[in-house]
Amino acid sequence: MLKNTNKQRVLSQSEKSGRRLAISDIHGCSKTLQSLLSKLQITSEDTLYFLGDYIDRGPDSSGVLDIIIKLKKEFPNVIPLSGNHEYQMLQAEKEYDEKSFYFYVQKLNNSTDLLNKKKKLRKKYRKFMKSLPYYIELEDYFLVHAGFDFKKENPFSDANILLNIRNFKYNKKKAKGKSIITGHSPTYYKKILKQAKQNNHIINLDNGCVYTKPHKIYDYKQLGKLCCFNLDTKELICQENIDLKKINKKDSR
Ligand SMILES: [Mn+2]
Repeated sequence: MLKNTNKQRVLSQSEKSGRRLAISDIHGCSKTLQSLLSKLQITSEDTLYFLGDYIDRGPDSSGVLDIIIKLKKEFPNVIPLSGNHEYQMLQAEKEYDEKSFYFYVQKLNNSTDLLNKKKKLRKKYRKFMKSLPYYIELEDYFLVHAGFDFKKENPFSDANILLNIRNFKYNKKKAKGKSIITGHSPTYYKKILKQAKQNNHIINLDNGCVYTKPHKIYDYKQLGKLCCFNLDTKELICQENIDLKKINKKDSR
Protein backbone atom coordinates (compact mmCIF):
# COMPACT_ATOMS: atom_id res chain seq x y z
CA MET A 1 0.00 0.00 0.00
CA LEU A 2 1.29 3.44 -0.85
CA LYS A 3 2.10 5.52 2.11
CA ASN A 4 3.89 8.78 2.32
CA THR A 5 4.63 10.90 5.34
CA ASN A 6 6.85 13.79 6.30
CA LYS A 7 9.67 11.33 6.46
CA GLN A 8 9.04 10.27 2.87
CA ARG A 9 9.25 6.78 1.57
CA VAL A 10 10.33 6.45 -2.01
CA LEU A 11 8.25 3.97 -3.92
CA SER A 12 9.42 1.99 -6.86
CA GLN A 13 7.29 2.11 -9.98
CA SER A 14 6.36 -1.54 -9.57
CA GLU A 15 4.76 -0.88 -6.19
CA LYS A 16 2.31 1.54 -7.70
CA SER A 17 -1.04 0.50 -9.01
CA GLY A 18 -3.31 3.54 -8.87
CA ARG A 19 -2.93 6.98 -10.37
CA ARG A 20 -0.65 9.67 -8.97
CA LEU A 21 -2.43 13.00 -9.05
CA ALA A 22 -1.64 16.53 -7.91
CA ILE A 23 -3.86 19.58 -7.27
CA SER A 24 -2.74 23.05 -6.16
CA ASP A 25 -4.06 26.44 -5.04
CA ILE A 26 -7.72 25.83 -4.21
CA HIS A 27 -8.00 29.10 -2.23
CA GLY A 28 -11.34 28.60 -0.55
CA CYS A 29 -13.18 27.33 -3.64
CA SER A 30 -14.81 24.26 -2.07
CA LYS A 31 -17.49 23.67 -4.71
CA THR A 32 -14.91 23.77 -7.47
CA LEU A 33 -12.78 21.27 -5.56
CA GLN A 34 -15.77 19.02 -4.91
CA SER A 35 -16.64 19.07 -8.59
CA LEU A 36 -13.08 18.28 -9.64
CA LEU A 37 -13.01 15.40 -7.15
CA SER A 38 -16.25 14.03 -8.63
CA LYS A 39 -14.58 13.98 -12.04
CA LEU A 40 -11.54 12.20 -10.60
CA GLN A 41 -13.38 9.47 -8.68
CA ILE A 42 -10.51 8.82 -6.28
CA THR A 43 -10.06 5.25 -5.04
CA SER A 44 -7.81 3.90 -2.31
CA GLU A 45 -5.36 2.78 -5.02
CA ASP A 46 -4.71 6.38 -6.06
CA THR A 47 -2.25 8.78 -4.52
CA LEU A 48 -3.48 12.34 -4.40
CA TYR A 49 -1.10 15.19 -3.56
CA PHE A 50 -2.31 18.64 -2.64
CA LEU A 51 0.27 21.36 -3.09
CA GLY A 52 -1.07 23.91 -0.61
CA ASP A 53 -2.95 27.22 -0.48
CA TYR A 54 -6.25 25.67 0.53
CA ILE A 55 -7.42 28.80 2.30
CA ASP A 56 -7.91 32.57 1.77
CA ARG A 57 -9.29 34.72 -1.05
CA GLY A 58 -12.20 32.42 -2.00
CA PRO A 59 -15.53 32.09 -0.16
CA ASP A 60 -15.08 28.85 1.80
CA SER A 61 -11.65 28.22 3.32
CA SER A 62 -13.06 26.00 6.09
CA GLY A 63 -15.04 23.99 3.52
CA VAL A 64 -11.88 23.21 1.55
CA LEU A 65 -10.03 22.13 4.71
CA ASP A 66 -13.00 19.98 5.77
CA ILE A 67 -13.00 18.22 2.38
CA ILE A 68 -9.28 17.49 2.54
CA ILE A 69 -9.30 16.41 6.20
CA LYS A 70 -12.18 14.01 5.42
CA LEU A 71 -10.53 12.73 2.25
CA LYS A 72 -7.31 12.09 4.16
CA LYS A 73 -9.24 9.99 6.67
CA GLU A 74 -11.01 8.01 3.96
CA PHE A 75 -8.02 7.40 1.74
CA PRO A 76 -4.58 6.46 3.01
CA ASN A 77 -2.75 8.08 0.12
CA VAL A 78 -4.06 11.62 0.26
CA ILE A 79 -1.02 13.76 0.96
CA PRO A 80 -1.50 17.49 1.53
CA LEU A 81 1.51 19.84 1.58
CA SER A 82 1.68 23.32 3.04
CA GLY A 83 1.26 26.49 1.01
CA ASN A 84 2.43 29.95 2.03
CA HIS A 85 -1.13 30.80 3.06
CA GLU A 86 -1.32 28.01 5.63
CA TYR A 87 2.15 28.86 6.91
CA GLN A 88 1.38 32.58 7.15
CA MET A 89 -1.94 31.95 8.88
CA LEU A 90 -0.16 29.98 11.63
CA GLN A 91 2.56 32.62 11.89
CA ALA A 92 0.01 35.44 12.07
CA GLU A 93 -1.85 33.77 14.91
CA LYS A 94 1.39 33.29 16.80
CA GLU A 95 2.86 36.73 16.21
CA TYR A 96 0.04 39.24 15.89
CA ASP A 97 -2.06 40.71 18.66
CA GLU A 98 -5.74 39.81 18.63
CA LYS A 99 -6.87 42.84 16.65
CA SER A 100 -4.19 42.58 13.95
CA PHE A 101 -4.81 38.86 13.62
CA TYR A 102 -8.51 39.42 13.06
CA PHE A 103 -7.73 42.11 10.48
CA TYR A 104 -5.36 39.69 8.75
CA VAL A 105 -7.96 36.93 8.65
CA GLN A 106 -11.00 39.02 7.79
CA LYS A 107 -9.88 41.94 5.66
CA LEU A 108 -6.78 40.58 4.02
CA ASN A 109 -7.81 36.98 3.54
CA ASN A 110 -11.59 36.62 3.80
CA SER A 111 -11.26 33.58 6.06
CA THR A 112 -13.19 34.28 9.28
CA ASP A 113 -14.84 30.89 8.80
CA LEU A 114 -11.58 29.37 10.11
CA LEU A 115 -12.07 31.03 13.51
CA ASN A 116 -13.97 30.05 16.64
CA LYS A 117 -15.98 32.43 18.85
CA LYS A 118 -12.80 33.59 20.56
CA LYS A 119 -11.43 34.65 17.16
CA LYS A 120 -8.76 31.97 17.31
CA LEU A 121 -8.13 29.36 14.65
CA ARG A 122 -10.36 26.37 15.25
CA LYS A 123 -8.29 23.57 16.74
CA LYS A 124 -8.84 21.07 13.94
CA TYR A 125 -7.65 23.58 11.34
CA ARG A 126 -4.58 24.64 13.34
CA LYS A 127 -3.68 21.00 13.91
CA PHE A 128 -4.12 20.17 10.22
CA MET A 129 -2.08 23.15 9.00
CA LYS A 130 0.70 22.43 11.50
CA SER A 131 0.94 18.85 10.25
CA LEU A 132 1.72 19.77 6.64
CA PRO A 133 5.15 19.02 5.12
CA TYR A 134 6.82 21.68 2.95
CA TYR A 135 7.87 19.40 0.12
CA ILE A 136 7.90 15.76 -0.90
CA GLU A 137 10.46 13.82 -2.90
CA LEU A 138 9.37 10.87 -5.01
CA GLU A 139 11.56 8.64 -7.11
CA ASP A 140 10.87 10.77 -10.19
CA TYR A 141 9.45 14.07 -8.88
CA PHE A 142 9.72 16.76 -6.26
CA LEU A 143 6.44 18.29 -5.15
CA VAL A 144 6.47 21.71 -3.49
CA HIS A 145 4.12 24.68 -3.24
CA ALA A 146 6.40 27.36 -4.75
CA GLY A 147 9.79 25.90 -5.64
CA PHE A 148 13.46 25.60 -4.74
CA ASP A 149 16.27 28.12 -4.71
CA PHE A 150 19.01 26.02 -6.26
CA LYS A 151 21.50 28.82 -5.71
CA LYS A 152 21.47 27.83 -2.03
CA GLU A 153 23.80 25.11 -0.90
CA ASN A 154 20.81 23.37 0.67
CA PRO A 155 17.73 24.26 -1.39
CA PHE A 156 15.41 22.13 0.77
CA SER A 157 15.73 23.68 4.21
CA ASP A 158 14.12 27.13 4.19
CA ALA A 159 10.31 26.98 4.47
CA ASN A 160 9.95 30.61 3.44
CA ILE A 161 11.68 29.94 0.14
CA LEU A 162 9.94 26.62 -0.51
CA LEU A 163 6.57 28.30 -0.06
CA ASN A 164 7.19 31.70 -1.65
CA ILE A 165 9.84 31.64 -4.38
CA ARG A 166 8.86 32.64 -7.92
CA ASN A 167 10.65 32.06 -11.24
CA PHE A 168 13.37 29.78 -9.92
CA LYS A 169 15.88 28.14 -12.24
CA TYR A 170 16.07 24.37 -12.52
CA ASN A 171 19.32 22.70 -11.53
CA LYS A 172 19.62 19.19 -12.84
CA LYS A 173 22.27 18.11 -10.38
CA LYS A 174 20.59 19.45 -7.26
CA ALA A 175 17.18 18.23 -8.41
CA LYS A 176 18.74 14.82 -9.20
CA GLY A 177 17.24 15.01 -12.69
CA LYS A 178 13.73 14.85 -11.23
CA SER A 179 10.88 17.05 -12.42
CA ILE A 180 9.36 19.56 -10.04
CA ILE A 181 5.63 20.08 -9.64
CA THR A 182 4.60 23.38 -8.09
CA GLY A 183 1.74 25.82 -7.70
CA HIS A 184 1.78 29.30 -6.17
CA SER A 185 2.19 31.51 -9.24
CA PRO A 186 -0.94 31.79 -11.40
CA THR A 187 -0.06 30.39 -14.80
CA TYR A 188 -2.11 30.62 -17.98
CA TYR A 189 -3.81 27.43 -19.02
CA LYS A 190 -2.00 27.17 -22.37
CA LYS A 191 1.33 27.41 -20.60
CA ILE A 192 0.41 24.69 -18.12
CA LEU A 193 -0.64 22.43 -21.00
CA LYS A 194 2.62 23.13 -22.78
CA GLN A 195 4.72 22.42 -19.68
CA ALA A 196 2.86 19.16 -19.13
CA LYS A 197 3.07 18.02 -22.75
CA GLN A 198 6.72 18.94 -23.23
CA ASN A 199 7.75 17.13 -20.09
CA ASN A 200 9.24 20.30 -18.59
CA HIS A 201 11.52 20.03 -15.60
CA ILE A 202 9.19 22.46 -13.84
CA ILE A 203 5.43 22.17 -14.12
CA ASN A 204 3.32 24.80 -12.39
CA LEU A 205 -0.27 23.62 -11.93
CA ASP A 206 -1.74 26.82 -10.60
CA ASN A 207 -4.27 28.19 -13.09
CA GLY A 208 -5.40 30.75 -10.50
CA CYS A 209 -8.80 29.18 -10.02
CA VAL A 210 -9.84 32.03 -7.73
CA TYR A 211 -9.20 34.68 -10.42
CA THR A 212 -12.54 34.99 -12.18
CA LYS A 213 -12.69 38.76 -12.62
CA PRO A 214 -10.64 41.39 -14.47
CA HIS A 215 -7.33 41.79 -12.69
CA LYS A 216 -4.62 44.43 -12.83
CA ILE A 217 -1.78 41.97 -13.40
CA TYR A 218 -3.34 38.88 -14.92
CA ASP A 219 -5.51 38.24 -17.96
CA TYR A 220 -8.23 36.52 -15.97
CA LYS A 221 -9.67 34.96 -19.13
CA GLN A 222 -6.70 32.62 -19.20
CA LEU A 223 -7.11 31.73 -15.53
CA GLY A 224 -9.97 30.37 -13.41
CA LYS A 225 -9.56 26.61 -13.59
CA LEU A 226 -8.64 24.21 -10.82
CA CYS A 227 -6.32 21.68 -12.45
CA CYS A 228 -5.30 18.18 -11.55
CA PHE A 229 -2.10 16.78 -13.07
CA ASN A 230 -1.53 13.08 -13.56
CA LEU A 231 2.15 12.49 -12.78
CA ASP A 232 2.32 9.38 -14.95
CA THR A 233 0.23 10.16 -18.03
CA LYS A 234 0.99 13.96 -17.84
CA GLU A 235 -2.71 14.52 -18.44
CA LEU A 236 -4.56 17.54 -17.04
CA ILE A 237 -8.09 17.29 -15.70
CA CYS A 238 -9.54 20.69 -14.89
CA GLN A 239 -12.65 22.25 -13.43
CA GLU A 240 -13.77 25.83 -14.10
CA ASN A 241 -14.44 27.82 -10.96
CA ILE A 242 -18.04 27.41 -9.83
CA ASP A 243 -17.74 29.14 -6.44
CA LEU A 244 -17.44 32.68 -7.68
CA LYS A 245 -19.75 34.73 -9.80
CA LYS A 246 -18.37 34.74 -13.27
CA ILE A 247 -18.14 37.58 -15.69
CA ASN A 248 -19.05 36.11 -19.04
CA LYS A 249 -15.74 35.68 -20.77
CA LYS A 250 -17.13 36.42 -24.23
CA ASP A 251 -19.10 39.53 -23.19
CA SER A 252 -16.20 41.12 -21.40
CA ARG A 253 -13.91 41.31 -24.41
MN1 LIG B 1 0.90 30.44 -2.75
